[in-house]
Amino acid sequence: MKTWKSHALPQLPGIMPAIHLHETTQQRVVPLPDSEQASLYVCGITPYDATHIGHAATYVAFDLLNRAWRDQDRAVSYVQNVTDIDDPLLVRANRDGVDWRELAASQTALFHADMEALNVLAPEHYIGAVESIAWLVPEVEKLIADGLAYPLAGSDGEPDGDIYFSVEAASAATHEVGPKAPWWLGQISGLSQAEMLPFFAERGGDPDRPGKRSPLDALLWRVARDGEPSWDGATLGEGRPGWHIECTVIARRFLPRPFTVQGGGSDLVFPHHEMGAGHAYALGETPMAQHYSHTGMVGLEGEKMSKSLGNLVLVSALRAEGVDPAAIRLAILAHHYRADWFWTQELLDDADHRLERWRQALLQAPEGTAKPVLAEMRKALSQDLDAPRALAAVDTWAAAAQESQSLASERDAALVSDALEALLGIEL
Ligand code: 5CA
Ligand code: ZN
Repeated sequence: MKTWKSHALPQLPGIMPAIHLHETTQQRVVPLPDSEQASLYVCGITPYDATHIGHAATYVAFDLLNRAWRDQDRAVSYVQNVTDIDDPLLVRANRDGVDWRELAASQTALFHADMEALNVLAPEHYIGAVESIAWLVPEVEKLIADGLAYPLAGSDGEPDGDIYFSVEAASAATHEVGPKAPWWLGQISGLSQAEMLPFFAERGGDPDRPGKRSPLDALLWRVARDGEPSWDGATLGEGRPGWHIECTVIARRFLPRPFTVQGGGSDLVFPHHEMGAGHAYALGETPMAQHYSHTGMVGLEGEKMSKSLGNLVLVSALRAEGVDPAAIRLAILAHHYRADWFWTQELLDDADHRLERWRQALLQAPEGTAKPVLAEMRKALSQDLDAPRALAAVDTWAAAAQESQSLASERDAALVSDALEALLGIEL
């Protein structure tokens, strides 16, 4: 699928120090692997509504990592999916009397326009769930052949043949495989099974469906129902894919095994990334990613911002009101990516004022001040993508520049401006 456009980054003198990033499974900040090539998979949108500030914050967070790696002169392979077939998309399309394909296409196009406006670097591969079906079917067939997935007998008016991933079989299999690191249910999230159940029910799972071997078994393939779209599933029968296997198959196809970082919001730790890692293990790779990284949740007026609750601040709506996208990005960057925070108009006003102060300061940049502030920004970003600290360093520089009586240095202004663009994605 086509992705959005992003422009080439300015080259900066010097280099970002070793990047340290919080690792979900270890619950601490660890150094990232020092490989020439870095690879990133960030879970993309389900395009049934427009991009809200929470989504934007997640993509801006991983954009900082992408930029930090590029500042280290690493080649970065970046893949993102779009869940362009799933229950919420069909429910919304039915509610609004629109074709689900048109809904997905229009919201995906809007997302791309938002990402471009927010100066988020485009992934190398942008892959839809629908596109992945032909690669996914043989993988599900393999899981069945290996005894790690099973068809369910129909009940309560549901047809026979939906395919489920057996978490117990996959966890048990890990202990027979020898030198490979094992996967077990709970490896990514650290949750107990009792803690998993409510999340599973909330986030697309069906713990109470009769006949499942374990309530936490996850859907891999849903056979065709009347009124639902379906695709050729070879021996699985006509149907459509489950959610977690989509990301596993796309990541395995387009990225090294294992790839460096899997990212997403903290709402994806369980079950999505837990099951995705389990699927990858069951297909022969472990770990799927070397590092799991999650962003905090953005809310509005005391509640998590979510499409299902409808308490949304949309990036496209702000842009339509004439808000400068750089101010939206800066308002996001004022929070550490792992923090949960609430959107307010005041944050946007603060960001506008900050942009204005920085613009003024660039006109007065004193000689010799750019390199130290660049070093401060790099240090902050290398330590768990600490954007608020990087902004504070620029603030200190800007305050000193505005008070400075010396002649402005064009070279210093150009370097600060390049650093803001290359590292923070802020164009002044
Ligand atoms: N298509 C799946 C991932 S494969 C999905 O979760 N789609 S989504 O549209 O619901 O979310 C897109 C991304 O935004 C995910 O990484 C999700 O974790 C993140 N996200 C969703 N809501 C918020 C929020 N309120 N704050 C921060 N990030 C969020
Ligand atoms: Zn995903």
